[in-house]
Amino acid sequence: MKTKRTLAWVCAITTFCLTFFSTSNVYAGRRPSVTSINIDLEELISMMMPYVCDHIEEHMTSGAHATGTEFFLSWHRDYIAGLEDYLLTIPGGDKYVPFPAWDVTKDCLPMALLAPEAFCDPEDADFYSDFSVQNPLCLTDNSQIDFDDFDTCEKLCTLTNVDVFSNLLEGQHNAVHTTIGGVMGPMATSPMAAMFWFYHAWIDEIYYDYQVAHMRDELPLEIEDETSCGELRLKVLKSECLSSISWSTPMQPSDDGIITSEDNDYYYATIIGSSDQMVTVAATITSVCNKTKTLSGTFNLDCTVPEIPSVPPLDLQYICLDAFENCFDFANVPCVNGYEVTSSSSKIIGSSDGSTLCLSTLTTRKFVATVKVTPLSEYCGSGATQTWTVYVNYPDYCPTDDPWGGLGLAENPSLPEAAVSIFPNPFNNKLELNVNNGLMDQMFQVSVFNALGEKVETTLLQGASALDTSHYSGGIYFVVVTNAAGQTIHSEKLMKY
Ligand SMILES: [Cu+2]
Repeated sequence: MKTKRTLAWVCAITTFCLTFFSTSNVYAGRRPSVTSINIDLEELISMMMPYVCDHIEEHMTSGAHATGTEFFLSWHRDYIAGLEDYLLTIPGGDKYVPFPAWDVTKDCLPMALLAPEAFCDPEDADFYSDFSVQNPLCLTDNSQIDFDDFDTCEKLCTLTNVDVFSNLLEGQHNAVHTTIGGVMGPMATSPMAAMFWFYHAWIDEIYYDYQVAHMRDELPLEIEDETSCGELRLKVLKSECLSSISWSTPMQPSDDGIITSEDNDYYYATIIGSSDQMVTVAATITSVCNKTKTLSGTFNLDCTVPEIPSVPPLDLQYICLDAFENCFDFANVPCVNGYEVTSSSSKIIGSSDGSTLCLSTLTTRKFVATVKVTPLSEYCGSGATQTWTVYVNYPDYCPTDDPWGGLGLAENPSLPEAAVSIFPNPFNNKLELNVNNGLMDQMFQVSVFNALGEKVETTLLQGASALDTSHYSGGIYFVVVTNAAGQTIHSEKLMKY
């Protein structure tokens, strides 16, 4: 990520940033490790060498190695940036920007960087053949190599003069060149080895850490906005040399909240706002050297809070299954991170994580719950709600092996399967009910529920009966037949047209 691009927004609205961030187009920051499995070194070497072998001479003529000042570090940063700019012009090269770093104190050099292809003159690889045999080139335990003065942010804090720091680092850096030898030794030839670039990318990381620790003006804090449907996210590139980031929220005119979080790479400020409002946020950043800076930005949350796609009533069959464990699977609800259950029934107390909603006291199989969805995902608008009416007690939707005992058949297995027949389906003005021959002498209760779970009719049934349904509005109905003991012997979903 190039600093200039990602800082465009903050530079557009903050007066200080022109001085803080200058107009540099140079990457500075943490880099992937050259040993990362995500890096195809053969590919990267083949991409970079044409550029590298064309830019040897300037390393010699710049005098960069003879300064004893910060110029040594800043010059090499630019030198690497040239290669990074080149990689960005090559198809697929962008995945190697930022250019990976070889931490010589932690990692042995990958073998690919000793192959002939990794040198401008393939014959130079011969010098390193011994290293190849010893596989690999490791400096991690080499007594000549000592970067201990720079291995913590606290130590970097003690080096208050940047030129002193640079000179010290340059001296230790020289020992690596000398120890490796071959073309890596002389200033005039060292860039001819691909390993040079990875090594110097790591030196640049130390320089970056120094800058962060001392909160120097060049500090390329990477702050991005990611406006997405009412949400705003700011990313500050996390650095070990930062001790804290605190977000202040002078947000106007909304009183919406701000949520801060942190993951492996970034700090986030997620602003839960509605559409069409201006918000201002500020982050105060403190380095381990106790230097602080404040960055701020004003954003127009002009994206429209999207409608949550309408979701049909939850899969009733699924609910029947999950109701046994008092849990509902909301996996078919898009982009939902949190649920809040509201219901008139005190029996329903819900909480959720992810896509599962669990009810803590579900003592009835029949209830209507309104599930309020509070989405916090980046794909959904904030504060939007969606309600579902949840039915549990419609056994027609339950599988026959419903662990609850299904229709009550488990309690009375002698009941014939087709105890009651109800027809026609779909129906219009009349619904006929017939009791199985063996049950002609029994009295049953028939209850009809609408799609909202509201009882619309109750009647008694013996033998055969017919319901006048002419006054029913069109839609789905559930007919539940219970016996004198209150056991459900039949239920069915029907459609009025
Ligand atoms: Cu060097």
